Amino acid sequence: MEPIRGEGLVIAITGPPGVGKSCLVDGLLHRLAPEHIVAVLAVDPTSPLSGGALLGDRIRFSVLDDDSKADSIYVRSIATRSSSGAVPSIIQSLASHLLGNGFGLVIIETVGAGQAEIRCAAIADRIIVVEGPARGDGIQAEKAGLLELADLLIVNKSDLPGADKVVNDLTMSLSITDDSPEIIKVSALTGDGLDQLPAMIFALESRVSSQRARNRQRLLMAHEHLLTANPNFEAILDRISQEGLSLAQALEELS
Ligand SMILES: Nc1nc2c(ncn2[C@@H]2O[C@H](COP(=O)(O)OP(=O)(O)O)[C@@H](O)[C@H]2O)c(=O)[nH]1
Ligand SMILES: [Mg+2]
Repeated sequence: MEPIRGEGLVIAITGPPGVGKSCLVDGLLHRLAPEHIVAVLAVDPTSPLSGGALLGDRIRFSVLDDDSKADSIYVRSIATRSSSGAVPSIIQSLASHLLGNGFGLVIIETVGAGQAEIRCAAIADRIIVVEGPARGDGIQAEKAGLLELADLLIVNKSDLPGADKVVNDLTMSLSITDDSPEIIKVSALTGDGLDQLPAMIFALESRVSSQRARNRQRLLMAHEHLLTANPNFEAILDRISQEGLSLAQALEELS
């Protein structure tokens, strides 16, 4: 299921909720359009209980109010449900389709929490992890296991006290090897540090260890797809429940 891809780059912007990913994407779009044709796929974890967006604050990208830029930007929000194993492959197909149709850059914005969201990020060629001064203490991205996926770390909200501490904490957590990602400090609110971002993104190298972490996610995703795409999947599931078919036997029949 490797779809045709055009020239172009897919990047994921991920990180804990509320760190300012959407505001950062907005700031980026202001600096990319109209020279670049950009698509944003915003993966929106929705609560099955409320039926609405979990984070509530679905952002209106201010860049879309600028007629000179809006025409070269496509934004689509994709809701994930708790059991949405299919979402990453839907996003992958969508991203390939966009790249094949003239988009030079596809940005996947995803909250770095939950397996489906991390797999959405793993689709990208490069992953940018966003952190910020947190209300609680500690590095949220580290807790979510996101650091190993990062090709670039952005500490947002540099206008707030505490941003420097986050930079220091991140520097400490990353093993000091040649392979650790660069850390930059920006403010999506004031625009501080944002002008350098477009060039950085297009020149961003993949790290050896982030590539491996991405490939691990992709392999797991492909394996799961192999099982669930089997036409006998549901029937075998029934046999596990009703006839006591063992998991090992089920796996054998599915593969
Ligand atoms: N002080 C400050 N607030 C920011 C900055 N960037 C975003 N915010 C605020 O942080 C909140 C969450 O931003 P949002 O982009 O929706 O975060 P997301 O959940 O990561 O997409 C909003 O209230 C923003 O106004 C920043 O650089 N500085
Ligand atoms: Mg957001």
